[in-house]
Amino acid sequence: MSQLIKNYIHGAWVEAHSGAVFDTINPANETVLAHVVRSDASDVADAVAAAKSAYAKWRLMPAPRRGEILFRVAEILTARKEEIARLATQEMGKILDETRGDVQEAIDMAYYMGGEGRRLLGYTAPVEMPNKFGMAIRDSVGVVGVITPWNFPVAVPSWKILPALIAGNTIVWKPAEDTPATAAAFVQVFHDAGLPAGVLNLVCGYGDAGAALVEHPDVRIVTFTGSTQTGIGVYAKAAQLGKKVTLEMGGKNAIIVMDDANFDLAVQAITWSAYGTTGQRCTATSRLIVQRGIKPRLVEALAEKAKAIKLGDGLDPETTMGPLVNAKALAKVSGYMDVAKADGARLVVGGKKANFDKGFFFEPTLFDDVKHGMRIEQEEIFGPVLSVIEVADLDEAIAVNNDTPYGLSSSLFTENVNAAFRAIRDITTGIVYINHGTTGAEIQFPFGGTRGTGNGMREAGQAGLNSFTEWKSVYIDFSGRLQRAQIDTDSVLKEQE
Ligand code: UN1
Repeated sequence: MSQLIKNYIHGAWVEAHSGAVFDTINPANETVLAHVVRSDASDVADAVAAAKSAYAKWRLMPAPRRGEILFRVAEILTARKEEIARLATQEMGKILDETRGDVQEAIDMAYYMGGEGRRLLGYTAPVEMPNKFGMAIRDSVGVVGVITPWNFPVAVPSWKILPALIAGNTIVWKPAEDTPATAAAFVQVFHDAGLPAGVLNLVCGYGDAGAALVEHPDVRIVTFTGSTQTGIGVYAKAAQLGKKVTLEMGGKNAIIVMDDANFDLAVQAITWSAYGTTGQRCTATSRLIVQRGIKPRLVEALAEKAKAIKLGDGLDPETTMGPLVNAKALAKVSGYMDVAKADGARLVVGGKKANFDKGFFFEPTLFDDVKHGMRIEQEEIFGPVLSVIEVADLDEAIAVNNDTPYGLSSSLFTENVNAAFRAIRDITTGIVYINHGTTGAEIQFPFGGTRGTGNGMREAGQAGLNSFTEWKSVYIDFSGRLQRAQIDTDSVLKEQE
């Protein structure tokens, strides 16, 4: 394919100033999917200027009208779901059913945030003085810099772009260098939905373009999803410049299985959470914390499930697991195999690059006899690698669950309601599941994590609006006289008697 993916600035598809291009590759067969313009700071500056000028009008468009545009985005996305899903599968590798789910999350978010156009709720509260009114309203902020990963190339950007837009901000988006074609297809949807020029801008490129976006003085908010290492760098830079930041970073999520669990349900959920998306979700299960009694049977059943997974091109309906995203990811996951063995973990299945001529395929991998504190039990691998840790009881399970540098998602399988509620109380991750794997968060609820996963912000749901709004508190005094509130309410009230 000789298609050139361009930047989208002020409503038009344009090339980068430098003329530089890079390739986006299909990880299942290593063919070039498209050429892509490679942006530098000058392209980012153009995009920010477009967003800044569009902001003046966009923030004043009544929010219900902004919402109508988002509803159109939802409708067009629905019509193009299959087309965009196929493109995303070819660009980042996960199977078609999963890229369909990825697009569906964006559709859900577009309807949800479109509805916010008629809410964006603030509040009123009683005030201390007579003949005075107080309210708190959400205000737009300005230009938002959006930096997103490749693993959910439509859903994750939608969690940032849609709430930022409904709140009245304008956007410059730098998608991952692995998925620019999917990003361009998503941006085309906004164009076709009638979003005014300059409100959403796309700049394709590498980390240098992302850094230019973070550093640009007219970008007031930065929202980032990606690796902890990059995210912390973004945070440090943005902090120096006094910007508002939302970070969603790594995970080291666990499923806890108690002896009394529904066995078949647990096996299915673990298989899906560990090996779905080739383990490349920030919510993926990479640790299995198992009570002693059920462990041997569970490991045996999971090994069978892992062996039955069919690797291949995600477009092939027979395929149940696609490749890793790129050669670097393959090298990283492969590198962890030696680390695991050196630390004394026991390989049960997988553990190596799959036998394909082309593509970045890695076998679904299961390690038993993993001890709490080993590197494979603490570090995010971001591949189809599951570590089994044996525990004696629920207390130990929760302690092991909570003791990692990350805090995104956890799950407990038990039929005991008391154990379930204790876990809900004592687990310290941002998302907790009972009798369900660690993936599958819905857009109505806050998404995000504690510790090294984030910076205390959340995406999606009502909480997601906090990233893109500032509170404005408004006092309206209709008494027609000086009311010296906070001098001494008693004496002021007496004066007025
Ligand atoms: C991610 O991996 O960055 O909860 C997002 C889930 C999906 C989103 C994952 N809804 O697994």
